[in-house]
Amino acid sequence: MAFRFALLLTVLAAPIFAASCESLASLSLPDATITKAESVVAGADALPAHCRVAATLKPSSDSDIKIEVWMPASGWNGKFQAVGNGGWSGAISVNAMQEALKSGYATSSTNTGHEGGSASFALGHPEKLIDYAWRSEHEMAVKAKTIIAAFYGSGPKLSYWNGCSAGGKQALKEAQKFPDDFDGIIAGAPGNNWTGRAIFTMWVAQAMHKDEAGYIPPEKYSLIHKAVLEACDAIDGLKDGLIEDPTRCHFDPKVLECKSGDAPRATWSSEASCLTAAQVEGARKIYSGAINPRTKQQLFPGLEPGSEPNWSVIGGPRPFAIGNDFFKYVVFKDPSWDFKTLNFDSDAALAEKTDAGLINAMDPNLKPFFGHGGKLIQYHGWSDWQISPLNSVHYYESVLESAGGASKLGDSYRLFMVPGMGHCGGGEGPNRFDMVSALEQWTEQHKAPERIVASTRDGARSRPLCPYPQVAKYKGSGSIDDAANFVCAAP
Ligand SMILES: [Ca+2]
Repeated sequence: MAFRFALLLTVLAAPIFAASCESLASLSLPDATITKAESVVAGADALPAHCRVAATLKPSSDSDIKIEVWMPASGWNGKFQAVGNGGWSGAISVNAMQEALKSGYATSSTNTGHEGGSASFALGHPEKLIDYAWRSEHEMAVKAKTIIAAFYGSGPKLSYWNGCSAGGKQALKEAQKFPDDFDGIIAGAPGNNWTGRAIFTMWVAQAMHKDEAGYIPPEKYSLIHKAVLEACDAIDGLKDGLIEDPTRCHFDPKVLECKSGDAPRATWSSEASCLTAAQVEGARKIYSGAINPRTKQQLFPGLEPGSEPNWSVIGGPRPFAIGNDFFKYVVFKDPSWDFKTLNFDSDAALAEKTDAGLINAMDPNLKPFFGHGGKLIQYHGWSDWQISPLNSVHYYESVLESAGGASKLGDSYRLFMVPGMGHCGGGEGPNRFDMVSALEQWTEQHKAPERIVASTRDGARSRPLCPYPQVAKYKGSGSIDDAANFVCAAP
């Protein structure tokens, strides 16, 4: 009997955690305070039962970094997935945390050290800008691992980062600056050239609004988009409404210039048939990217042909807020700064000098990250209407060059360009895919992603995404809406 009683105790003891969720409230962490530790029952927000911990981190006296860590009460997959933010952040990424938790991960997110999506927090708060730029993400990673270890009795066996846009920038910053924080990283549409993308969005704002003549009303986007597809859809060998490689599309909006004056605006919705000469120049500037007027050097690449339906994001009535805020609150420290005054020579240089690599995450040396077996999956929509997809290509190539060529890089880094996808999603192309599973297979089973299948929202079309520079090529028979009928091949 005594033996059976002891056995029963062992069985009961096995699933007991190292600490109850509530007891984590008294966990002592350096420069941090646990503000909440509560068990959340299954079903709330359709989530499994979990332990929710909130903490405030103060790595500097001016820091006020909020983080949350959610840990499954049962069925933990033994891993940690940190999720990234968008824009100037200022909020916990609840939706992304929910996705991670549902997949069995312990997950965390930070508000990056301030509340709200404006960069006004940075005025007079250089430490808070550092928190936003990289410190909050690193501190979160370190503290979250400690909290996870305290709850389960052992830390995560693997740690992943998953982010897009600003979250893609955070991803690359982590790989560059804290290569040991994560075993695998997903960097979507990274805004890692933060200064360049800010300069480009102001470039477009000026092209549209410096004197308003160049402004392209949204009613004309479909006119341009149709002309682009007519000119370039078939270049990839398949007329499917998608441009597989927009860099091969050399579309000049001049072909749409009005021959005998513009039609009255009231008729545009049905008859927008041409662009004024000034609008042609405006469109050219969106494609060309920002150019230094003195050196003629490109400061940041433009949007690609195919992105036109969503030009209103950066080419709309108002200057793009994320870029505008960067100049107002970080570069000029003047909330009344007017984007029309931006000089694309001296002010662009000032922006680079001011940032000095703080927010920017451009370091091409990822050898320490790859050296411990770290895997990096990067993706970017070719129709991204906010951050040029070529920014991803340029960074990828800079890493290859820094490593001394693709062969020296080992099998550690793959870039997937997504035809017809917008900024982190959306767009006309298949834009639903599972990068987390691809990263898991790569990291845990050493199965590098040879292709990742993407689908449209309605599931009507699927296509393989291919590791750059490969592209998806139609085999020549079968449905063009089925990924099985495509191979990844050299362009
Ligand atoms: Ca095509």
